[in-house]
Amino acid sequence: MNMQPFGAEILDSENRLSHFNTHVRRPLSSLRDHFADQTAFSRMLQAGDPIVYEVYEVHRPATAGELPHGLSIVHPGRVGDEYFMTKGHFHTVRGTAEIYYCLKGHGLLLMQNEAGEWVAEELRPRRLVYVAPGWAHRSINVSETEDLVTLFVYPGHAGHDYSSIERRGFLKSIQRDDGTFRVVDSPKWCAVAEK
Ligand code: S6P
Ligand code: ZN
Repeated sequence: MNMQPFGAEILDSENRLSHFNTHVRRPLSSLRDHFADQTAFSRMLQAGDPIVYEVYEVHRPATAGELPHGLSIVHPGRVGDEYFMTKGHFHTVRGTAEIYYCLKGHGLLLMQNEAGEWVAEELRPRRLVYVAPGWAHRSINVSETEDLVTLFVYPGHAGHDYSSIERRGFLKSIQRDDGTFRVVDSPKWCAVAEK
């Protein structure tokens, strides 16, 4: 691991970093239980398995002093009326925050905490969103045509807890309605974690 200072370019035309350790591509099939409309999901999967989002990440040691970072790219698309989105997660160490800075596109960062509160902050170029400690987060692309590109930075010891979201879902879902996006109650939300 490089322990020296370093710089990197954000390659605008390719939506990627000049240097990174991993490039993860998440196809629709990896988001099976996240979208509300199962019929639309199956139909879309049969027609192919589109990439919903990609992440370029610069790995850093899992210590409090380090700052892993990278680019997240959510492609435009919908499953039924629900916009393409990331899986979403809590940080395993709940007391760790994160910063998202929007470079391109139009989206929302949907956040919720374990007390059942939720917040949806808009992502537009030059807008940043501070994910406070204890808030799960998911990014959603509400553009019909453009990629949503964000730069993220989080503490090295944060860890990722996907299972809480897989069990209970998010309280809200972002749906297209009458040509615009709406935040609606999610049918996937389990008020009691029974699964
Ligand atoms: C990591 C940070 C992002 C997400 C990325 C994909 O803490 O929040 O790198 O990993 O946006 O989302 P997800 O929910 O699949 O990790
Ligand atoms: Zn995170």
